[in-house]
Amino acid sequence: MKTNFISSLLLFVSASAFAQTKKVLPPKPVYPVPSAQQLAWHEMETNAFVHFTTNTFTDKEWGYGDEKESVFNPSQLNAKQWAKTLKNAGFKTMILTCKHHDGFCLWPSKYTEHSVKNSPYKNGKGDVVKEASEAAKKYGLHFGVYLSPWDRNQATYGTPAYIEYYRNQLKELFTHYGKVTEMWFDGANGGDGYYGGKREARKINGATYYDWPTTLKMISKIQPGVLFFSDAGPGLRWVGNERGMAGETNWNTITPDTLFAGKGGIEDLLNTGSADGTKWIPAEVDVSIRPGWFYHSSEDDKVKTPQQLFDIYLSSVGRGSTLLLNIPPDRRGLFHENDVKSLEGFQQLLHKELGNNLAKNANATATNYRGKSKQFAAANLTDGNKKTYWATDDNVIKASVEIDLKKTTTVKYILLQEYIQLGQRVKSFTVEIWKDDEWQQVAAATTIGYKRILKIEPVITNKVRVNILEAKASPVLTNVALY
Ligand code: FUL
Repeated sequence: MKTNFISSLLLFVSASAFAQTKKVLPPKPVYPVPSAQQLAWHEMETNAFVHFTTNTFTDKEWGYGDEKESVFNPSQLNAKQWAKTLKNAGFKTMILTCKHHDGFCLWPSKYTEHSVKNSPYKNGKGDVVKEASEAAKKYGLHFGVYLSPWDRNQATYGTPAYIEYYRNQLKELFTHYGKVTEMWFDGANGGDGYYGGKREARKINGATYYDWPTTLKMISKIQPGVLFFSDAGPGLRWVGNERGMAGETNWNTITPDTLFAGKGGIEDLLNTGSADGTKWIPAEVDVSIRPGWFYHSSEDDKVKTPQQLFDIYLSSVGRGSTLLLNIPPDRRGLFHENDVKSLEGFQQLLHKELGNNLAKNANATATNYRGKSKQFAAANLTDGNKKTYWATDDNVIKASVEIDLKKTTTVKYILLQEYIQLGQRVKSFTVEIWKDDEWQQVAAATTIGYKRILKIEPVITNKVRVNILEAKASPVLTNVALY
């Protein structure tokens, strides 16, 4: 009798201990989710483009392909100046136009005469791709490659022989210049060109001509993990404009079946993506610091101001994308003083506006958190740790979090981040502040994604509330910051 009693007591004690420590499982991912490379790219936030070729010396935007190699003659080229400037301005990657539409190669490709090897630069012994990739490495930047598929110089453009030429050049770039993290495939094809002297218009079928799958497989064999940018991915998609504007609604997901580089009329779709997209292909926001992509002295006074760059930051990074800002070297081969100054000003403005998170370690509470487990509590939103997150129970979509600042202060920006490793979920949300003894709405928006920054009319408050209204599944957020 006694033993029976003791054993049932033991059973009861261990059962209740089990109940208490029962693990609350994390939410299941909402597919698709980003690859490791895509996640790293999201976290970069700002990358830089460097447009440089014969255009810099002929004052053009699109070279015809017939320019003499002798025009390419930078007098003081210094790729370390580019890399140092970019590093100081917070950029993480430098992507160089190794070959633009004119077909002129910044490296001594053995497959063409239209290259730096026949220019006066370093008496034909120069290699700008080498200098740029080494400078990037020296300053801790990733290196990316732009190789224009459209080549207005090549006689074979439009035939299968050109595809082989193009692939051979990719092999050179991916074999001799260290690690390449991003490959930029430009969809432009304006038709006419020099084409080895034919001077005619050539149109290709963008859906089939380049046979991208074979090319991408080839590159991935040489360097696995390269992120491929094109209008349609597969790694990153074009944002649909060159003004620095990601969609107000910006899904990282899209269904690429009928998309291809150079296909027109899909700009709106590329800009917003689609909630039910089958692939994770986030939009990259490419825009130039000047009106043109290449340097023109006539644009020296048209360099975007720090404020304009900051606004672009808000409409790109602040809408869940990564910014790819172009800074074109001048005829000396240096970033122009005006561009450098503007970048410095941008960096200072960024620091001034978004450098001091008022919600850091602030008390955060939620109307619901998963299994009432500390692991998923709202405190994770203000702990500054990108690995922890607030998550609700599976059936709870509408939920609110409240951030208590303990004292009244001026709030100008609300920054939110989803834990995108588990997919992009939120479809709409509002933000309220506590004022005059009531909650007052200050913002309403749709998607969040990797990062969303909302600029509001400055308000004085001590409490901020975020209400998730609609989502694909239970919301999972890693960060709420206030500035
Ligand atoms: C476009 C090109 O035609 C421009 O010259 C520039 O390179 C831009 C980034 O992409 O498609």
